[in-house]
Amino acid sequence: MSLGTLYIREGSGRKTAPLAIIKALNLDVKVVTNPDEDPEFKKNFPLSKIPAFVGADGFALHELIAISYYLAGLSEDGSKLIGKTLKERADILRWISFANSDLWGSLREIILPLVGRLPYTPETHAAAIAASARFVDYFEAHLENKSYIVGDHATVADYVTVGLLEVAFKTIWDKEFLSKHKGIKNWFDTVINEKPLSEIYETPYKYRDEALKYTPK
Ligand SMILES: N[C@@H](CCC(=O)N[C@@H](CS)C(=O)NCC(=O)O)C(=O)O
Repeated sequence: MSLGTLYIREGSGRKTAPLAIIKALNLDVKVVTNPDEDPEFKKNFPLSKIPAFVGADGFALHELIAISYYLAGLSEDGSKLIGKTLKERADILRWISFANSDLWGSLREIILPLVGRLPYTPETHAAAIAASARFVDYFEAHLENKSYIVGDHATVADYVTVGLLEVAFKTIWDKEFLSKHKGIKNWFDTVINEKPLSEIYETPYKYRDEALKYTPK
């Protein structure tokens, strides 16, 4: 019997972790990729944000982190993805929260103006790059000599972070950036080329030669 319905939108970096958990744990969850046409989505989620999840019992949840932990908890094997000990669970949660707030929050200020979703000026663009460097450099330092964010295998921390950072890889992180951020590049290569992420993205991943440039409309 289906455990429930996951609502996502294809272009979103926040679709990745719930999808990866469903695949990794072989959960019987229906996935809806056009939520705006679904009356159940509109009824349960007035904010209209994804990801969103409704269980077979009617339990309705939004927020990427909450959904990820709930889905992982639906299987006994889920602890390998969200941590077995209290310290592991806290560490994984720390990196998920960092990626979903500081890291992505700073990167979106660079990316959204370039794709026409926020106003662009050269000054705000330069300031956004400088502000994000603090978080990107911190993440890069963490990944030095590591294949995974926490421990020796992929966890929800990797799934959430790959989903969000893939948006940077497909827009602003070009080969020059990658040559200066080898920890991030090696980690991303490792995780995205493994199942289940290799089933969600086209792999081997094609990196951009050059970052997207602002073109006035
Ligand atoms: N705090 C929420 C943010 C969710 C969110 O902003 N989702 C975006 C896609 S990544 C969305 O649905 N945006 C559509 C909108 O704001 O109307 C979470 O972490 O899940």
